[in-house]
Amino acid sequence: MKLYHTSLGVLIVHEGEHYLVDHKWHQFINDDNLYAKAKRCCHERFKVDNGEEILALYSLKPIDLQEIWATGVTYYNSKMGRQEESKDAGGGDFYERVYNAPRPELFFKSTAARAVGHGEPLHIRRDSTWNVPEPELTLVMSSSGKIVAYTIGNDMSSRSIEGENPLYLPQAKTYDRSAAIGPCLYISENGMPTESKIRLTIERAGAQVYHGEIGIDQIVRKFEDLAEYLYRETSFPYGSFLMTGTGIVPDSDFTLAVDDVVHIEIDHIGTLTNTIAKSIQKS
Ligand code: DO4
Ligand code: MG
Repeated sequence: MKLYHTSLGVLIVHEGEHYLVDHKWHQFINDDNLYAKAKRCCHERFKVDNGEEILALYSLKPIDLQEIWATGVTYYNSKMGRQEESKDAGGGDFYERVYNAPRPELFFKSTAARAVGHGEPLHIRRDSTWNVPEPELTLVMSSSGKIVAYTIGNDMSSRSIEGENPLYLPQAKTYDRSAAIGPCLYISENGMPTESKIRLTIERAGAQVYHGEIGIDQIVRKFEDLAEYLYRETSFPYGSFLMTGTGIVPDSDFTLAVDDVVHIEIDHIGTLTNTIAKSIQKS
């Protein structure tokens, strides 16, 4: 079942039918029994026959008041890529250690307001020379810390800034339009199927310049452990979104360019597409 945030309400897509519920997004999704509630809304009374039109005209990013956090070095490829990019700065050892440690890396990524949705431009920083998208399965949690849904996240990263010094991580990761979330939330009775794959495709001037794929079963952490660490000493009254780390790292000679189109596809959820733009000079 998929949930879409629209300016007309919550649109539920289930077994080919569309249901529209007049409810505030953050109130609707902040529910430990989200699947059961959404299922109850799949009722004749809420059925609409113009669901595709509503999605085309009234779609919003599937986040409003929640914070976006991220975890990292959760896939072997991320550990290797980061050790390589930071070797001159002597930071490589820390990535090895966090990959093997019980405590995961967790960092604040974005407010909802700074993030973009499907189809909106993402930025690369003007002071960064090496930039990549990070395609990440993203957990949606209620205020109690329960994982209630899954979506797609793009944790845009400056590899030149993080590689210069790992202490620059917040600047490499957090700036206007550095996060994309969407296009919808996937909810199911049994969580995310473990055989699901994440695919990243980057197009430049109409041609594919990168393609990579990873299974979510390659992650070295349990989703519930990540959620538990995040909520240990921090409260989230509206719930939260947690990007679970990238397992797809383009070769070191690849950097994003303005006008590149980034597609991130995750089985069962859909595809999140964004075009890359350079951040705008502030006056
Ligand atoms: O350690 C820095 C960030 C890691 C990250 O964002 C990732 O592995 O996806
Ligand atoms: Mg990441």
